[in-house]
Amino acid sequence: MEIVKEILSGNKRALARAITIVENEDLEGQKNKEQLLKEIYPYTGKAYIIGITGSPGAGKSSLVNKLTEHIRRLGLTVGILAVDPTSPFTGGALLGDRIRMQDHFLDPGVFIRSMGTRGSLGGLAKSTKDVVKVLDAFGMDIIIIETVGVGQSELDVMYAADSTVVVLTPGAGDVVQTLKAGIMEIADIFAVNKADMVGADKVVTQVEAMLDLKDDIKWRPPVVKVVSTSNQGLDSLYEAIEKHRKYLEKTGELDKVRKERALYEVAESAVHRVRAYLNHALESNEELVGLLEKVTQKTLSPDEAANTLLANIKFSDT
Ligand SMILES: Nc1nc2c(ncn2[C@@H]2O[C@H](COP(=O)(O)OP(=O)(O)OP(=O)(O)O)[C@@H](O)[C@H]2O)c(=O)[nH]1
Ligand SMILES: [Mg+2]
Repeated sequence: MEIVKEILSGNKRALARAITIVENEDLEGQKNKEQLLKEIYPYTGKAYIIGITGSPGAGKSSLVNKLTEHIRRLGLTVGILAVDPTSPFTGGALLGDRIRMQDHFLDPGVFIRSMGTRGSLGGLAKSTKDVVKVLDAFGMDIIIIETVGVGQSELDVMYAADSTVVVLTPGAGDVVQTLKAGIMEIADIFAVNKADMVGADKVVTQVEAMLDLKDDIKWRPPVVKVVSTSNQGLDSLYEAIEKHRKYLEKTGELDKVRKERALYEVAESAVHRVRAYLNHALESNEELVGLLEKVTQKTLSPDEAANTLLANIKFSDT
């Protein structure tokens, strides 16, 4: 594909177009998208992927903005992907991020993309990973994914990251409660943002106390205080990320995690196809509509219907 050549030669406009192609969930666009992903795949795997997650308003975008500034000073390029599944319009997410990250829009070494409510077919995590691949093939040294870590789909998004930073703030309610919601497991680093406000030290103490309770941890997540509005602590945060990266590389954990991720992605892709097929078939396939009718009339169980369905699935129909 011509567009692949353009991406590999560092054409940012081609990069933007390619991202639009891989974000597309319409069935008509699938072939194009698959071809593109196939051709860029051999060029991926060089970027280091950082996930930034935390409650709404925790200061994630402000932190990404300052972290990007820091990484740029080190001479590295940055791709930013802001995923906001709660935003009804991509434009809404974009507007907020444009304000927070405006310092970087003119920088040729930075590319920013926002994704709103994509993934109505459960494909949010998949689109995110695909966009990450495009940014990776383009040659971005570091890719940052920002997302609100509330639901399963956002946690899934975080599986794409090599190092995940969980952003906490003082005065945002019970830290222990926040950390219970599956967030603790995905944190490689804790950033206590808004450290200019009272209560930051208390948050640090609470997180450290929770970490003390976990025995048998190979990597103890560092807890770093930052002020994203004034740059304070951003160098320590990046140091902590680098330290985690070195740990992953030295122990062979990075290879292991990336292998697991590949397996997960294959399975996820298969599931995604089945779901897309079903959504399509539910509207157009008479046989399936007939099966559903029987299930509704209780003459066929849902399991039986599913068996028939799987036995007759023809993806070429889609
Ligand atoms: N005092 C203080 N305010 C901060 C700090 N970091 C961010 N803020 C403010 O917190 C508000 C939310 O910041 P964002 O960066 O948009 O937060 P976010 O987590 O990206 O928000 P969503 O994407 O909407 O979930 C803004 O008004 C920021 O100016 C900080 O370190 N200290
Ligand atoms: Mg944000």
